[in-house]
Amino acid sequence: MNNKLYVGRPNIGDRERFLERVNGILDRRWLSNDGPLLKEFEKKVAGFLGVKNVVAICNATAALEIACRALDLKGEVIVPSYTFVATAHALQWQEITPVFCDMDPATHNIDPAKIERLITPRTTGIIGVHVWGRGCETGAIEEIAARRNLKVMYDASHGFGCTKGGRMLGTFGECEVFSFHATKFMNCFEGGAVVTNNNELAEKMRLMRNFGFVDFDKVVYLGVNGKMSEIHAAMGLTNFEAMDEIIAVNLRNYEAYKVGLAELTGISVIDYDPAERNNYQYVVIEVDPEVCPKNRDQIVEALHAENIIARKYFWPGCHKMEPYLSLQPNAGLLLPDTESVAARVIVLPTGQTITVEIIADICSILKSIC
Ligand code: T4K
Repeated sequence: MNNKLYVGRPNIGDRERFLERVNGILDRRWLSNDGPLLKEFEKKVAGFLGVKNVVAICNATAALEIACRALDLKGEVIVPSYTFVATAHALQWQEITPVFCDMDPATHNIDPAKIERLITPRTTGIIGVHVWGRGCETGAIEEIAARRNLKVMYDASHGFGCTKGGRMLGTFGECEVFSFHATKFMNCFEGGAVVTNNNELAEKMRLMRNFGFVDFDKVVYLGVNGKMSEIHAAMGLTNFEAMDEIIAVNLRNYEAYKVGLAELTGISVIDYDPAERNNYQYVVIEVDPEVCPKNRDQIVEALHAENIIARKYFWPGCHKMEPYLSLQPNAGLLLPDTESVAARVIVLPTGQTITVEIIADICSILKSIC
C-alpha cells in the first residue's frame, strides 16, 4: 500500500454542517459549560436510545470513573480482562480492585458462568463490556447481580446504535457508558456519555462532571471537570446525522472482507447477529493456530510491512498490563479463554476511508502471507 491504512481512522459527517456549527459557537461565544449544542446532543442521543438521561462527558474513561463513583462502587468489581485497559483503570484509579473474569470465546464477552466464583464479601458490582458492539449476556449478568445484591453497569464504548435482544444498548443495568472517541463509530473528536433511566443517578453525575456546583457559588458534591465542550458536541451532532451512512459503509466493508477471506483456511471473520442492529465498526478476524501456517503475530508483522496497520486488540489482556500484572500476578490462571482469544485476534482497517477495492487488496495480501 502506498499510504498507511489504519484501524480506527475517524468517520466524519457533513463537513459544511460541522463548520456552520463551529461558526455558531464562535458567534455565541459560548464554548463550554452546558452550552446549547451540548444540550441538543444529549437530547438527540436520549431520543435515539430511548433513555431518560444522557450525561455527556469529556471521554468514556472519565465517564466510567464518574459512573462508578455515583453508583458508590467500592472494594472489588468484576470486569472482563478482555477489554481496553480504560475499563480496569477507571476502577483502579479510585482504588477499587478490578477482579478479572474470563470470557466466552464464542462472543468475546464476559462469561456469566464464570462470574459467581469471583464474588467475595468485598464485591460491590459487575461491569460488563459489549466488546465489538456485540451485547453481552445482560439477562444472566443481571440475574446474578440481583441475587447477590450487586450493582451492574456496562461499558458500551463500542456499542452505540447496537441492540441486544432487540433492545438498544444503553438501556441495560443501572447505567451504561459510551465512548465518542475519534476511533469510535460515532465520534465527537473526544467524548463519552453515561446514559441511565435513573433520574437521581443522572442528577448526581451532572453535578460530579461540573465540580459539584449547583449554583454560581454553591458546591454540594465532590466533583471533577468532566464537561464536554461545544465543539465536541458540534462534531457529535454532525456525526449523529451521518450514522446511517456510516453503518452502510461499515456493513459494505464487513461483507467485502467476509467474501474476500471466505476461503482462507485458518482465518475466520467474527459474526454479527443479523437479527440485531449492529454498527459493524470493527472487522475482527481470528487466526486458528492449529490450521493457519502463520501465527497471529507473524501475520500482523507482515501486514505492517505492507503498510496495513492492523491491531491486536485487546492483547495481552488487562491482567497482563501494569499495575495489574504486579498486583495480581496469578490472575491469568482463571483466564484461559481470554489468553487464548487475545493471542488469536487481529482487527483490520474499515470505515469511510476504506473502499472495497482496498479490501480486495488487503485480502489478497493476507492470502499471500498465509
Ligand atoms: N472502554 C472500551 C471498551 C474502549 O474500547 C475504550 C476506548 C474506552 C473504554 C475508553 O474510551 P475513551 O476514554 O477513549 O473515550 C484506541 C482509542 O484511543 C480508544 O479510545 C479505544 N477504546 C481503543 C480501542 O482504541 P489506542 O491505544 O489503540 O489508540 P491509538 O492512538 O493507537 O489509535 C488507534 C488507531 O486509530 C490508530 O490506528 C490510528 C487511528 N487514529 C486515531 C486517532 C485518534 C486515526 O487515524 N486518527 C485519529 O484521530 O486506543
